[in-house]
Amino acid sequence: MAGSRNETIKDRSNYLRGTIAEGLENAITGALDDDDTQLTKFHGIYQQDDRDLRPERGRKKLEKAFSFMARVRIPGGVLTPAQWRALDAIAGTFAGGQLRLTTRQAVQFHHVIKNNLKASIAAINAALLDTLAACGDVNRNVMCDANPHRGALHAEAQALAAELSAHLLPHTRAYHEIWLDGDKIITTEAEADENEPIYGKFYLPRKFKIAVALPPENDVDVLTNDLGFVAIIEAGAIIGYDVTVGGGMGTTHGDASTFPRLADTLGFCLKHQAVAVAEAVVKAQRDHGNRQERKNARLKYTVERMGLAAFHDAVAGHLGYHLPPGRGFIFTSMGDGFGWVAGDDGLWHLGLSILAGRVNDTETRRLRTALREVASLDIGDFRLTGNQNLVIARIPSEYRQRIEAILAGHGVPITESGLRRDAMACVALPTCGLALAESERFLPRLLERLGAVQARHGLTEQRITLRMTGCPNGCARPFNAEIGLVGRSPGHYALYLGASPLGTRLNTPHAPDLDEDGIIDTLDRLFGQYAATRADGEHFGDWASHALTPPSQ
Ligand code: SRM
Ligand code: SF4
Repeated sequence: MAGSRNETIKDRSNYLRGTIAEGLENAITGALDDDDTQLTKFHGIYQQDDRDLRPERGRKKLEKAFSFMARVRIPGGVLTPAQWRALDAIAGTFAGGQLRLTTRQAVQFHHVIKNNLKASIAAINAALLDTLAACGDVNRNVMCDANPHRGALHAEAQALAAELSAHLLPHTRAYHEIWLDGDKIITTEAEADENEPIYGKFYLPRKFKIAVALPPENDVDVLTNDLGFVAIIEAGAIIGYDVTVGGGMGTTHGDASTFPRLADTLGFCLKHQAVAVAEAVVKAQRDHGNRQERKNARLKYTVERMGLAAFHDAVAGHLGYHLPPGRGFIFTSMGDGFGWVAGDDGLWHLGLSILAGRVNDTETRRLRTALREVASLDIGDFRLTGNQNLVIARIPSEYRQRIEAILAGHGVPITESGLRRDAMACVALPTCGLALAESERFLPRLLERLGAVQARHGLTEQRITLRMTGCPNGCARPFNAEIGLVGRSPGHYALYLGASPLGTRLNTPHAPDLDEDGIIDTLDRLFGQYAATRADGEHFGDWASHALTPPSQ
């Protein structure tokens, strides 16, 4: 098959093996072969280098400071306390003492050197977790509504997320062979279909993402996913799912052929049909996605190019039937809940805001230690949210005070206020090779300054989503935030405003290039206008969508 370079790499890889195993043995370099770095993504592993160190190492004519990011696949973000402790230990041994909770309910380890990669993956495996398909041109970590306060409904949605994730895993044994010293299996062309019955040897044209939402909550930002299952609840029970297709965030500055998009409703499916529907949508994208141009290869572009009806026909071709029209759903919130929430089964769930998902110890806030101590109680579970936060879930009431004492003892507040509560930032520098500007490292300073602005306008208690990324790939979903800041160049950001606070309307460009002071001045002015002219209860994004005229393009 002719196609982009990645298509050739997949074709020649013998089902994602390439020469990764040999590369791991090569002690001369801290890096892997170029083509293999594309293949390790399917194994949840990214080669990176510390960009802070590039200039100095360049001057000294040293190899870049290569290391690897490993992303753990955690469907719906659910971990047992024992798994949390295991991940914490891996962070301590191999990843600089830090865990990173992602915008898709996964955990990332950064700065893992090549020599430690196999041991890290083995330790992840020992915790009954893996990194398989956490990245690559396959289905990624499946998201699910995070807070299990609606016990039975949530359990069903979570079970679907886990089933979808398992069903759409690649079948190749390459992961086990390379990382876990499993038996080597030579795959022949004739065995292709058997080896990858859903994907085939070219896998998908691009990454693929699924979320399961439990209305009225939309904490998974379901419409930004390639494929969404939105529970339709009648008389307190899930009767099926509205199926949404074609959401995505990634764009390239100045390239109009790329754009963020919210998903359309394809139709409604019954509960027992959901997995087959997912497989059919994946296969339709496998067959019709653009394999020449990776930047136009996501499902959103396939849906735009074919039209929704024709895409539905393609799905029906695999499924054997068309879906009936969607039933419709209403969201009333998009962010996470914070503080203690009582579940309908009498258990308690503590939503903790974790800035940019970074779990580490600092002098004033020993978050990592605190969470390790909570995990040592061995009760309940740890649930990562799609907004880089954490729910310490399923806690009997008699443990509440103890958990609060542990957190307070390590300087971890139970609640946050202002923009800080809902803000997200992607990783960006120093590890992300695509970053054009800072994000995670810049967010705290910006929030501190904006907090003062918010307070001056009496808006501290107003929930406003602010999401920042270091480039327009959109890893913190900035185009679906009331305030989106998207890196353009060092210290400079494009400002987007006016998304719905429910995740159902994208924002639009407001200012193409602002530095830090420009962001503060602009938002100071707009917060002032908003405070003075908003309707009762009107959210900032809704206000901005009608009160501000986007600049002409
Ligand atoms: Fe992302 C690429 C980090 C969620 C859109 N993303 C990357 C890479 C791997 C950079 C690379 O390709 O070299 C980043 C690694 C940085 C690092 O050092 O760790 C990266 N993405 C992340 C995470 C860790 C951001 C975070 O701070 O939490 C998120 C991991 C999620 C996970 O657990 O799987 C993450 N990325 C997202 C999301 C949000 C989502 O999925 O809900 C998006 C937008 C939604 C979407 O997919 O459209 C997103 N990431 C991208 C893109 C643009 C894709 C596109 O369609 O154009 C890239 C670049 C690419 O694929 O070429 C990218
Ligand atoms: Fe990197 Fe850009 Fe994603 Fe941020 S948005 S993590 S800078 S790819």
